[in-house]
Amino acid sequence: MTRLIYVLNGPNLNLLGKRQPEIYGHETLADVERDCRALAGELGLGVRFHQSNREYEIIDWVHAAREDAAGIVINPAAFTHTSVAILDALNAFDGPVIEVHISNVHKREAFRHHSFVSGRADGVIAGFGTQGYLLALRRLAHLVGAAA
Ligand code: CA2
Repeated sequence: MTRLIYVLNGPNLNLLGKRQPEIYGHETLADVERDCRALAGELGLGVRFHQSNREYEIIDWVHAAREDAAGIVINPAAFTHTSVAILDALNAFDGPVIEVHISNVHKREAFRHHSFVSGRADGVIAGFGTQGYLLALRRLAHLVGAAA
């Protein structure tokens, strides 16, 4: 049976590759989705890939993941630093969660140094650019025992 991974992206990540390439690189979110799907195929994983600028939609996807996902990759973007609601939703999910940040948040402003989500995440990846998503998928494949 193919194990399903939700890859969830928070606010403004729809602008990836279109602004601030010095921080976030040149790849678009569509490029990231394409690369995640290609790697997931090799790893024997299925992917549901979502982005929203609305907190409640991310919460609803985490709830949906409770029904059919083996693991979650999440870049909550700015909600990382503000959202107890996303933390609470993730705490209701039983499988492994990997938190991804494209930039090294610890090298940036102090307000980016605290993450509500890290208290739940099984792993945190920051500063590896968009490659971080692929590293997270490899880790989840290991944790959930994917077919490949
Ligand atoms: O480094 C990351 O992945 C972040 O999660 C990105 C968030 C930021 O608030 C976090 O502190 C770190 C911002 C996402 C906004 O993405 C943009 C991409 C291109 C242009 C403008 C915004």
